Amino acid sequence: MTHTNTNWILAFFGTLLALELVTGSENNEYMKREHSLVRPFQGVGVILPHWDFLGNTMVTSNYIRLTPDLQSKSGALWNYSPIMGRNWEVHVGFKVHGKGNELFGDGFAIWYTKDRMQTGPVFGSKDHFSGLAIILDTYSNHNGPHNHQHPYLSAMVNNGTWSYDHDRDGTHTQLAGCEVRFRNVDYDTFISIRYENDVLSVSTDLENRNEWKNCFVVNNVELPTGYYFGMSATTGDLSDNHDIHSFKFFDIDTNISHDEILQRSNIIPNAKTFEAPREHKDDPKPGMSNAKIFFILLFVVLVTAGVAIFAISYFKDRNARKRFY
Ligand SMILES: [Ca+2]
Repeated sequence: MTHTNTNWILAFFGTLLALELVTGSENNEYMKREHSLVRPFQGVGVILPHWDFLGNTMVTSNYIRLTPDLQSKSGALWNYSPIMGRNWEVHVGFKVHGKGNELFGDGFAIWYTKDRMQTGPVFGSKDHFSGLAIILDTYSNHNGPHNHQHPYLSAMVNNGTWSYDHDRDGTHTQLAGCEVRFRNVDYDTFISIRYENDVLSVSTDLENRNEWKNCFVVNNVELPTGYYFGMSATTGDLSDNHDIHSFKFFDIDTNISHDEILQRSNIIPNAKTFEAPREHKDDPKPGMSNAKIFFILLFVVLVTAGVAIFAISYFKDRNARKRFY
């Protein structure tokens, strides 16, 4: 490489860096590359810097597919490094799509938790987690008395003792939620999660309008520093492609001391208000299929016929014997 070339390259990267600093300082917000994912995802020789993935997750240059549109799949994607900021905002670009028009599932979750890379029953990740879950639930299990439609977007804060399940729609422990529509559209859909001074605000951009629409704002949410971001999804009997197109992390801390960041790492995740717990309802027992009913009836008919034949021949026999005497 000639000297001029090197200079050109240095100048180019210098300009890029300067541009990034300028855009960043304008909003006082910095996208942190070590916590972000931007296209194209496959570099030369390096697949997905800063992130791990597991299960059925598949990486292409344009999207990361947490699950394909097939039954009983599960996948996750986790950032390597803990978040050392008190206030932040993340923007996640995603696409949930599949062949099912009426029946599809189960949805995906965005995590800010103490443990990473742990598989489990909550949209592919562990239950009794510590931290925050933002859940985009596409399948309504709807066993208890909740009256929202699906897909449903909700938040849950857990200190490690609570269980998600809750009729499988999380309505026992949610902080707040809103109904959303994001399946099978031909543009990217986005969610924004902002956590600033213990206020959690979630908004969406699902109509290709390039503007945020408020879903909910919850006060008094305490989350420690030092947790990890992740995303996970599952399919069961019903399925969907759960694709991630981008994950952008913005540090929005202003004038926060190193000591304060360190102190924040010791707090236990906690939210002052969440919906009142109610009694758990199990999934309904699977109904009897027509085939099962047919075989039961057939069995009853055969047994009745057998008993009848036996009775007739028995009485015939007795009558025959009677005549004999
Ligand atoms: Ca559900």
